[in-house]
Amino acid sequence: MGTALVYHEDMTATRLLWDDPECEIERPERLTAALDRLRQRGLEQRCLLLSAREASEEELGLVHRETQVLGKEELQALSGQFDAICFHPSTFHCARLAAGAGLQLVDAVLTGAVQNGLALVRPPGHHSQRAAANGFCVFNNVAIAAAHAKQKHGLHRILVVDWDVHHGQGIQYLFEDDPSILYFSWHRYEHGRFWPFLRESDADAVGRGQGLGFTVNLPWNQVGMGNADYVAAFLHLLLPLAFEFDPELVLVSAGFDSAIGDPEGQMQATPECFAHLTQLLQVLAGGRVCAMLEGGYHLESLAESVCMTVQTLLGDPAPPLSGSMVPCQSALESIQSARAAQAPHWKSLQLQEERPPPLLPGGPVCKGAASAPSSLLDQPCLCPAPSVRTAVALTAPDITLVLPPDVIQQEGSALREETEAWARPHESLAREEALAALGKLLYLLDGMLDGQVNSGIAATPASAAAATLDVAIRRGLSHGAQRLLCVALGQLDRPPDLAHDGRSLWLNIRGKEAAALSMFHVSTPLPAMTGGFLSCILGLVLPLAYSFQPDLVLVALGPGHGLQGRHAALLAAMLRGLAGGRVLALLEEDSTPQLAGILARVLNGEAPPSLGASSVASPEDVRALMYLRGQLEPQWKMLQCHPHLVA
Ligand code: X5A
Ligand code: ZN
Repeated sequence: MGTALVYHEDMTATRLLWDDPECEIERPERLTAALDRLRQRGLEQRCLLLSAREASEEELGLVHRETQVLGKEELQALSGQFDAICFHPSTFHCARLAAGAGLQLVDAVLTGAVQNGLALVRPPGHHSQRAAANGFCVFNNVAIAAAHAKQKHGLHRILVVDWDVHHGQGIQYLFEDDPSILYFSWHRYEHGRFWPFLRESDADAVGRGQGLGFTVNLPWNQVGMGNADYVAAFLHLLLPLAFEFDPELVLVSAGFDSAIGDPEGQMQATPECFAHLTQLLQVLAGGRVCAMLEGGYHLESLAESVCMTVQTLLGDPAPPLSGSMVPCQSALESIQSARAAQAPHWKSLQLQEERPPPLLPGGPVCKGAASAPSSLLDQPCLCPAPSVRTAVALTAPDITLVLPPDVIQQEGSALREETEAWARPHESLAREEALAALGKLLYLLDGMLDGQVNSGIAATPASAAAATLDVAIRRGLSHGAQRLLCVALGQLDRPPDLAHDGRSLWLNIRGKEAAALSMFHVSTPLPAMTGGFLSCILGLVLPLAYSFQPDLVLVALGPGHGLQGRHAALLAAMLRGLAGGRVLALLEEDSTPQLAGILARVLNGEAPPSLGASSVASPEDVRALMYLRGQLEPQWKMLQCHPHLVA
């Protein structure tokens, strides 16, 4: 459905007219660097370009008291009345364009003209308050967009995700008693010693009155937070609340001063991390995501991170994350204190009854400030993008299957002798239909391993599902996959001769008991309720997967998998964050064309349908999850959401 890019060259006009070391980083080059890089990568060309318009007085009035136009002396005098603000004669024009860009983006998404988009704007907005400019921000672009989405489009639930490294106190103040806007912000805090030095940026500020629990602050008390810390914050804090909230729209205060190399943030998350954050948000609100630029002052890191965000909005799979996926102790302390502060207000947090942390050797202490190693930023994407994003290899090409034009129905099959050789050990693969299906699967898998196809769907007769999966695993491991994650739903046993050598991780969601036979062989019952399914994905499947860092994912819906289509779609959409989106889904032959269709679209980058208001997890679901987390946390560190008690 498309991605909008909203921009206007005039927004490069506002600049610093006198010496001010604090304001000088917010430069016009921020926009031109980001835009140039989008062009260079061919990403701008793939977007629907919208030329930003000015917001009207009335629209600004949704959030702000009135504004004025002044000369240079007055501008400097006026600037002095605010914290970290330097006005320019063009500032008001630029700020009206920035706010207008956000409104256009929201209108484009909510009228269905596009699925999502990014507004590339300056000045930024999230520090701006009803009657005060602050922290380079004049009008609160995201807050105006949220108020507009409520007033003009009648929305009732809007999620605002502020991944800028500063606390967007302006947004917090404007909506702290409003339960229709869930505001999440992580920010460099250092126990209150970092700008804007506010007590109310801490985790215990959770909103007021009707809005209790609808402000979520995650203060970082050390610099150096990286990919693992950010992804852990999403999996263990933001996403459980976001699914429970069930937003109709996601607005992102997309500041990239939280990326590596930024002089303000001093954090270590690489640009690819923003692809993952974006992809994790796209499973909400039917994929209606509007991102608006806030901070980001390291031009190279900013430009790369903007590209990662836009690329993901366009539906490209996120590149794999670099570095070890182990959250640091300080991050875990912050996540834990935010979870504790929010628990009274959210069912999804209450059920996971907080237990004392196990005594284990701790994770790494925080890594300290980093300058951007150029190696991390220049790193070209090694693998050229596959020419086919998604291929469907069903046994008989299905004409009732509704597919997007760029998803191909694969005709090819592996060579007969080769297929037979792989099938030989399995009796269930002797039948002609099973062999034919296997041939198609092997052909598809080879295309994926060779890098021609990114993701795919194959089918097999139910009686041959386990054997086909066994062949797929062995073939994957012998033909180039270094680490293979297999998520098996239903009655599928782990191939008995699969080695526990760290090259494969087997996760069976099947309906028997919860058990971790080894760190590479995990099984858990299928949760009964949507809430349980969500906590299984966010609290077990994805943390295991992000810890393991596979380069190939197999997801098999075997006999008796019992999964609803929308649940299968969500699982596939979220697993797509692993292995650069190299995901092969294996279905039973008699699955409905609807199931095959929805999985193909999701693997191809479409948003899964939203789950709606979710039921809570059953006590048994919670017990199974808690048991497995306890067993596996020592090995798979992304499962942790508590710091460990170690000297
Ligand atoms: C939008 C943004 C930062 C202000 C820092 C003032 N503002 N020291 O990143
Ligand atoms: Zn910032």
